[in-house]
Amino acid sequence: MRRNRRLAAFSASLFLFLAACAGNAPQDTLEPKGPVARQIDHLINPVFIVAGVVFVLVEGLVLLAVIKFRARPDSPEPEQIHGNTRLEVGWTLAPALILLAVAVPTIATIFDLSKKPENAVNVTVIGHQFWWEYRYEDLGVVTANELRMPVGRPVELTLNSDDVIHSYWIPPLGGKTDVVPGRNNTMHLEAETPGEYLGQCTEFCGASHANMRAKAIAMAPADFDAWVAGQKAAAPAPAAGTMAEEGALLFAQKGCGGCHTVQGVSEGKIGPNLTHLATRTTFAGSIFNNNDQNLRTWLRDPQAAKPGNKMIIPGGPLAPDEITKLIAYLDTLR
Ligand code: HEC
Ligand SMILES: [Cu+2]
Repeated sequence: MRRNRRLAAFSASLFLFLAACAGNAPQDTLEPKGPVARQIDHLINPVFIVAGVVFVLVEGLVLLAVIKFRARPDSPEPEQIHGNTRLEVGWTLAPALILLAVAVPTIATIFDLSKKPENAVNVTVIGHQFWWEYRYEDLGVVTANELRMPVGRPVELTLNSDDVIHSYWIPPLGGKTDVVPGRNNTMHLEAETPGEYLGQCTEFCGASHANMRAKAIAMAPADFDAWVAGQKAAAPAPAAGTMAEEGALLFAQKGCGGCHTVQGVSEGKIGPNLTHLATRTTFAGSIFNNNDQNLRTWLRDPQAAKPGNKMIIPGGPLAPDEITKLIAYLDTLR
């Protein structure tokens, strides 16, 4: 009975463990979707094989020794020995040679990946508790949470943090790099096909670390250029006499602009730039799809929606009709 239960528990955990390997995992690092990730993958595979062979060999010998030389009733005391120069030299040299062999492609790959690619799109990435800011300084574009990139062209990210240490990782496109305050780290990403590539912050950074996701959207080059042109312009002011206009007024009255930049309206530095919020597919660290219902959830109680985030509405909770007006305004920010 007891044994059956243990067997059931074991099978259940094994099932859960294997379920993590199920197909269609968007953050699978073993499914590269671009040249940088593929180069890393080409390094992982041979190193994994070497490590696998060593693992099976060592564990096999350990098991063999445990079984073959186990204590039996009235077995004699084993022969007592000390030292074996040939063995000791052997088990020191063999791992050293294996490590040396692994080091050659590893170091070559590291240097190769750190070379600045030609015609890269430069993006400064700033980690904030708990969202990402993207600054395309050369292009005059600032956005949040979604890294837009042209297909078939490398992107050079210069990563820096506004507060604590974060770590940036979009597994299908490239390796992971720490995002450290007071330090610029660089990394390169490239996507081969248009699409959305998911990732997340991978360094514990506070209460909503798990809610700090990352997303790259790769677009055809012409679509990317059109996106850049749209982001550079200020959003049109809401038409007179509309609910959106009342929302714009509330945006000023409620102090939203103290934390948020809306080009031509306010200059805040605590929260994401909202100038073109309505062109983004997600918000708040990409944990919410960008629609009116989720914006309502957000504005009703940002702390309940995302514990510990830095959005505190100065005058206390907003009334439902204020939220409706603010959303009408936010929807015009295209
Ligand atoms: C004290 C600063 C502060 C104030 C005031 C503030 N916000 Fe925010 N807001 C933030 C921060 C910080 C975030 C990002 C939270 C996160 O994702 O961790 C945010 C996120 C948002 C987002 C999601 C943006 C995105 O792209 O992720 C919207 C929309 C938003 N705020 C609207 C408003 C509105 C409307 C007001 C006024 C009623 C307001 N905020 C007031 C700091 C503030
Ligand atoms: Cu984090």
